[in-house]
Amino acid sequence: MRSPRTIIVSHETADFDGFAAAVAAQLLEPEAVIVLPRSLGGDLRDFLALHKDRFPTVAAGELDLAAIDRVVIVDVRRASRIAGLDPLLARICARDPGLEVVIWDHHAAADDDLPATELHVDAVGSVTTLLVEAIRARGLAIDPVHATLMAIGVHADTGSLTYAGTTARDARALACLLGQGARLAVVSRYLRPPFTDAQRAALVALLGGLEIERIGGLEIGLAGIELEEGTPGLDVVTSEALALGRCAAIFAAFGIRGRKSLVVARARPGTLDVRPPLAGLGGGGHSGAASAAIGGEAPASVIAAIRAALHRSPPAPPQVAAIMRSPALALDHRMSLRSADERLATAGLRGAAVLREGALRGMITRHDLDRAARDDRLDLPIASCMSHHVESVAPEASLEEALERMTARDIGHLPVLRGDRLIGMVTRDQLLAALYGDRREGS
Ligand SMILES: [Mn+2]
Repeated sequence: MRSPRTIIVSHETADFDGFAAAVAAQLLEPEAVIVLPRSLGGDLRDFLALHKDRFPTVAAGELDLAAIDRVVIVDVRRASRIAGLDPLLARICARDPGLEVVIWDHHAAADDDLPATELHVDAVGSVTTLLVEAIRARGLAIDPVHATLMAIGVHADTGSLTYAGTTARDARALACLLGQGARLAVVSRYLRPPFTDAQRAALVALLGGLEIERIGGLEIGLAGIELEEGTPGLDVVTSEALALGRCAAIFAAFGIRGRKSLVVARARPGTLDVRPPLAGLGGGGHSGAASAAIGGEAPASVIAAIRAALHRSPPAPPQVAAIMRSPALALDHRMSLRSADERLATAGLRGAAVLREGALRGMITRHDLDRAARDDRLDLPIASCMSHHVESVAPEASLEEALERMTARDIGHLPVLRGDRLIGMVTRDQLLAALYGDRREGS
């Protein structure tokens, strides 16, 4: 039995951000002992297989919990996400005056958040960022091995600075770690290691078992999968399945020999928040990446519950109707190209729909008109030089869908049709504005 007075703990199924933050917290409090959670993410386990002597840890079972008078909790503050330390959690919840509780976290608040005597919570992409800032503020040096682990932590939780929750502070922390000698070759090795055989098998099973359902205007993949063996790294498997397909999000429940299930949810940026459908399962995470570990329930019934939750409150992604120009400029197919040119110039537009007897028949654009002018054909009717194969979109379509169609055909205008009736137009400009608009989410 070991009796340290200060311990550092993180969440169950420890990940790189949580472990890097724990190691960083130890730089701030060198006498503290890091408690390694019972379960580790696969990538972190591989990292520790080589690095465990550099970053010594203890298991919760080796500790005399009664002797602890200070606990530093990193990358989590929900009681339900911390395992194996129940007597200590009870003292925290009871606000034991003999116990100092320091929390470093970047998750959104939840019902079962632990009370703290010292709370460092900010909506940054990676909690390691907060600790790097604190270390730098104290003027402490970070050696290259520590800097490398912390850089992996920032990369992992920010998707290498691309996830919606990423902030300038994360980029600065990463820059600082590179300045302290973080080794990029080691970062890449552990950040995206090759799949294990078990991960490959899980990916094949997931892709094969995916049921794609349209909910709230988005294609959402759902799968309940039974696995033969415990497979570390199912989070990466799920991310890979999302990257390979067209789904806006994937909810996967992996059952391990009927004993337990791990639910992993991943969503593309700007689509939906995957946390609410998992809320009843005691999981945690971020809007685009969340997970939950649950007891004996079969994966299929877990997925049924998630499907029901999604139908109860469907995602509401931004729709074409919200950004389209309405009414759209529509010109008769017999109008001369010269008149069409004038109408576009007057309206300040780069394209118009072409109607014949009220029905959409084509599109005429500035590009077509300039070409006609060069060829001296402006007296001909629009129909002579309009494009006939018109891609259109419904007002209920998501912006993602509109962007996909525009990109696939490399066109700048998408007429919006309700049934056969032209009710608006979406252009590159409007999609650009929506894409660059403030769509940052909470972390
Ligand atoms: Mn984190």
